[in-house]
Amino acid sequence: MLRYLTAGESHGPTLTTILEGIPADLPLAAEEINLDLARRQRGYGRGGRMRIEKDEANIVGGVRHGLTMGGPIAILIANRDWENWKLTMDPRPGGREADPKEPVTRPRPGHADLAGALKYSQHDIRNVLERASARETAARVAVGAVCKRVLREFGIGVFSHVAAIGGIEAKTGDLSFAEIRERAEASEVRCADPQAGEAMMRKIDEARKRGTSLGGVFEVMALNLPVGLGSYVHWDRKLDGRLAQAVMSIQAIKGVEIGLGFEGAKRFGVETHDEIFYEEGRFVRRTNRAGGLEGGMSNGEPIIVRGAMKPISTQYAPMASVDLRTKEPFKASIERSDICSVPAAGVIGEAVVAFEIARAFLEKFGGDSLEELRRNYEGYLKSVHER
Ligand code: EPS
Repeated sequence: MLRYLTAGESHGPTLTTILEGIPADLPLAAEEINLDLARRQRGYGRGGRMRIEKDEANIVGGVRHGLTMGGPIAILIANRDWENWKLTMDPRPGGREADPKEPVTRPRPGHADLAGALKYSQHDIRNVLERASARETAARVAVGAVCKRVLREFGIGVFSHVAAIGGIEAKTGDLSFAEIRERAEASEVRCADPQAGEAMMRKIDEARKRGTSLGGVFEVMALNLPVGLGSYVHWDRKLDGRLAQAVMSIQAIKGVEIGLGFEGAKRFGVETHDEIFYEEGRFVRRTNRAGGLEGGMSNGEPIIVRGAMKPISTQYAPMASVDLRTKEPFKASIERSDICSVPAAGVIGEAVVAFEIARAFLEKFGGDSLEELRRNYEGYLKSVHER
């Protein structure tokens, strides 16, 4: 079973990740993980923190001479900002007196601050916001990069692009997957429609001027999947449900769609389902409105998942809140924030989707080594093609 844990705070020394269940003999290099970490850090609309951080994976377990050994893979990502927060985030007892920062008592609307402080009975909201921060997503991107490496062995690719920012929508209907991927990678907002991308950047400029933030929609695509990942037999084995949970768990995500998603709810059934044909010895579809998922299983078509991100809660424009200690009203605002991180969220979306697909893949095909996994996979493909 593939699983992972992350630990660490936004301004603590490191983010720590353990990924367990990756088969032995997978080629793996930190440089490859670093490419995705860098992609997550880019994007028009990011704030000052990204000029401080330069995320790099330090593999400290599970890999020898560039190959996995079958044991848990441990990855550390250092927080460079830790240098500036050593006293505030000191794990040793007795550090409170030396902490130059006052406790945070003012919960910011839209963050985990208020519910977290009440739930964990904390008087300093820093104990909540440090872990709730989207900084944690760097660790998830590292996990996703390893999972993509597994999937790549089987020709499965996972990528993403920005479909909308602040209501400006990209037109990508006429583009091939390769064009979408290539153009998104070349765009500062990871948008495959250059005209829409320009308009998105101007809208981000406007939000910056107004001291507020912007959300949007990213789309993740997974190509070349076998039929039958996930299962219809039980709710928690349904791959669509697992993908939705994974994408929804990304900080600031408020909606997930698969295939036509909410659009399908407006149509007649005949305009919504994908007819089945048999051509050259294979079952094929001419449409992919289901987004590659039927009955909680992959159907062999590309998996298409969208995530809707709300505008980042941290913003310069003040919003009403109440001090936790004094109960006095105040206007919440901050010194440093991203304006828009939808481009980064797309990269994180890829990572969590890659993890769920890799997990379903390993469930179906098992294998303690890459060779065994390949044997099982090829045997299954053969039996499907012989039908
Ligand atoms: C975040 C607040 C900002 C972002 C951070 C997420 O950090 P800071 O409070 O240090 O300015 O930069 O994102 C990252 C550090 C990152 O790596 O994505 C938040 O409150 O969620």
